[in-house]
Amino acid sequence: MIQSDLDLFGPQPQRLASHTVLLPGFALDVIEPLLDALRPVLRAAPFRHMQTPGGLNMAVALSNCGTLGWVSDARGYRYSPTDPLSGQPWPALPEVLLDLAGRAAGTAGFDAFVPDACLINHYLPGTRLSLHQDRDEKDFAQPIVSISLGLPAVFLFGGLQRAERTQRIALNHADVLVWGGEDRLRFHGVLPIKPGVHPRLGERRINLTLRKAG
Ligand code: MD6
Ligand code: FE
Repeated sequence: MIQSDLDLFGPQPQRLASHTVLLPGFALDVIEPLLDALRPVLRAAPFRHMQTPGGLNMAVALSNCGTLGWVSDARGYRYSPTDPLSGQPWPALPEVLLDLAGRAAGTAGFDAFVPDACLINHYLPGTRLSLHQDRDEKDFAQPIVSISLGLPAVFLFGGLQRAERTQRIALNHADVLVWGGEDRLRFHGVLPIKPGVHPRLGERRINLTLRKAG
C-alpha cells in the first residue's frame, strides 16, 4: 500500500489553545544525540526526590541543567544556580537541547527563545504530578518547551483557575509541547503513568522542560 502524502510528512502540529502547540514526534530525529547528552548531565547531577515546602517527598525525581535549576525544599520553590546535592553549578545545557528547544518554540510561533534552565523530571509507573502552575520564572512572556521521552503520559491541561475543567492530552515519546502567552499560567499536571516498558527507555518517562527562568 502507498502511504498518503500526509503520512510522508509525519504528524502535523496541533494547536491545543491560543498559545499552546503540540508537535508530535518533533524530537524523533535527535533522540540519540539527546540521550547521549543527558547521560553526563545525570552523572554530574543525579535524579533525586526533593522535599516539598510542606515536608513531603515529591513523587517525581528530578534534576536540572542550565545556569539555573528548579529546586524545592522546606524554604519553598525557587531557581538556584547551584545543585544543593553537590554545591556545584548545574551541568551546562547541551547544545542539542538548546537547538531543539529553539526550533520547537519557533515552529510554535515564539521566536528567539533562549532557555537558561532545563528541569528534568523522572517518572516511574504509578508516578503522578499534581495540578500546578509554573510561576517561579521571572518573565511570563517567555514560553516553556516540554519534551516527553519514554512511556506515554496523560497530561492534564486546565485553565487559569485550579477548579476549571481539564483537557486530557496524550504525550508520547519524542512529542514536544510548547506553551506561552495567555496560556502560560494554566494549571496542569500528569496522571499516574501506566505500567509499561518503552523500547528505548524501559520502565520510565522522562520530561524535559526548558525555560527562560532568570
Ligand atoms: C511533565 N510538565 O510533563 C510535567 N510545565 O512531566 C510540566 O509540568 C510542564 O510539560 C509547564 C509547561 C509544560 C510542561
Ligand atoms: Fe509544570
